[in-house]
Amino acid sequence: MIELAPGLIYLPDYLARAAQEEMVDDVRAIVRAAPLFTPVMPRTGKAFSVQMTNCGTLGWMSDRDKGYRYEAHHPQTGEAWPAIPASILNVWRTVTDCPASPEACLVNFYTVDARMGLHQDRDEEALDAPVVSISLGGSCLFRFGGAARGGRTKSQRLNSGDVVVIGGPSRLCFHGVDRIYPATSALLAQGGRINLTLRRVRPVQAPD
Ligand code: MD3
Ligand code: FE
Repeated sequence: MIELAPGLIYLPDYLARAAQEEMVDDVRAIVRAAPLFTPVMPRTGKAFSVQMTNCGTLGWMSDRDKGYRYEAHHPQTGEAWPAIPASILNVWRTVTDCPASPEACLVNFYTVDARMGLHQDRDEEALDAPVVSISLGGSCLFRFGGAARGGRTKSQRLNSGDVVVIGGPSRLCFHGVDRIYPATSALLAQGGRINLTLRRVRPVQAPD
């Protein structure tokens, strides 16, 4: 394990190949129940280059009128999000000391030309709980900085099976994905990258 910054813990090769394959099967079932959608930016309506879906009791989304938020239902089907599978929950339980389960698991799907601009994760009330990120498929160049926009940043390549735990002083760090490396996915035949981001939304003290 490598501490990239205070509270930003990098666990390279955390998941073995068989565990990654099991997780991809679980993600495919999630996408069948809750199809990928393309979020758009608040106000401008500009489309994200990343496609998304969610599992868990709450899912992150964004649209022009209501902006960034958590919702209990899929924006297109109106159905509740599917449950977070055990393969994914087990990672949270093993790598965090958080007594509560994550409520939200955002599934990001990157084609080779997708990116995610520098941003903070601050749509959660539970800023004391950690965030856990799992990378599957193609590799990416991940960038992170401090809690203030415009500070210096560092870059880190993330590969399939890597896990990042974000907590403590890093919880409000700016971060983003600068690029996906082409033809680096041995896991996904069609290429691309999957990122799973597990979050607590409501305060941990609140009843489930
Ligand atoms: C928060 N996703 O969905 S992993 C996101 O790879 C997001 O898809 C990226 O940022 C992705 O919001 C990054 C999650 C992550 C990683 C590092 C962080 C969140 C972080 C460092 C500080 C704060
Ligand atoms: Fe983020």
